[in-house]
Amino acid sequence: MTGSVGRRGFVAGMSALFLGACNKVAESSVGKSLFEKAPGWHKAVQRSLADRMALAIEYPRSAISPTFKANGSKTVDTDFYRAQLENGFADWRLEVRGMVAKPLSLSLDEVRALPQRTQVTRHDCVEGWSAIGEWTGPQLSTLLEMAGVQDGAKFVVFRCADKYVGRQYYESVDMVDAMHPQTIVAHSLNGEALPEGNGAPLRMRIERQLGYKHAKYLAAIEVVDTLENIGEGMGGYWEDRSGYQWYAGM
Ligand SMILES: Nc1nc2c(c(=O)[nH]1)N[C@H]1C(S)=C(S)[C@@H](COP(=O)(O)O)O[C@H]1N2
Ligand SMILES: [Mo]
Repeated sequence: MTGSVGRRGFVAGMSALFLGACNKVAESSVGKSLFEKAPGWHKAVQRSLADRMALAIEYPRSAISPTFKANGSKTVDTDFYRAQLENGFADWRLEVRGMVAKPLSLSLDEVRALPQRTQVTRHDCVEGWSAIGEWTGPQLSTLLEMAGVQDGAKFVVFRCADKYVGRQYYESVDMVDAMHPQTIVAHSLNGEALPEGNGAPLRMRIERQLGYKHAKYLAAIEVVDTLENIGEGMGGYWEDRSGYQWYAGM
């Protein structure tokens, strides 16, 4: 009996350690080797974290959908945005701020000059449609490493330029998804600059989660330790408005 209580305490302790490790993983991106060193008897927690880091399916280019539907906001209704559409987003800046050692303010050229990832993935919207597209952009982990995430950071918030039905769109993920290799800041769809309807000039791709997590019209990336003071505190536009799940994993 005492044995089973003891073990429960031990497992709980290891879970806490793994949750701690989870943030550390995110910050240092040494996830893989950490999991390889994890004790074999702790397979359950190991598997759930390994699951979170698994890749979404990538498709051949031949699978790309002929059209990629635009959903939700299809533009940004501001003079600044209209002017940027005209001048190739010359004055657009992507900010990386919050709990970082060195805040960034990057032009599109600077974003395009970073190491890039291209991936052909399927987008699934809760409204019941899907589309396959090829996305290109730097990994979010690259930007976070450049900015230097500070100790205690837990979430990454995506600030969007648009309002949808009168409310500012935003989204957020935890550090596991932030550091996931397929989490990219996309500037291109199917080899062309992002169309207006699909979030020009920059949008997130969070490939292990549903469509509403993929913030379009991205203006800033904010590193935080709590989501409480962001929007209405539920972690995203649809989470605040309609009670959608914050973790929309697939
Ligand atoms: N900024 C912003 N991002 C957004 C939305 C939006 O309205 N505004 N809609 C979301 C939803 S519900 C989906 S399905 C996808 C749609 O992306 P698409 O227009 O490229 O199909 O963007 C998501 N990201
Ligand atoms: Mo969606």
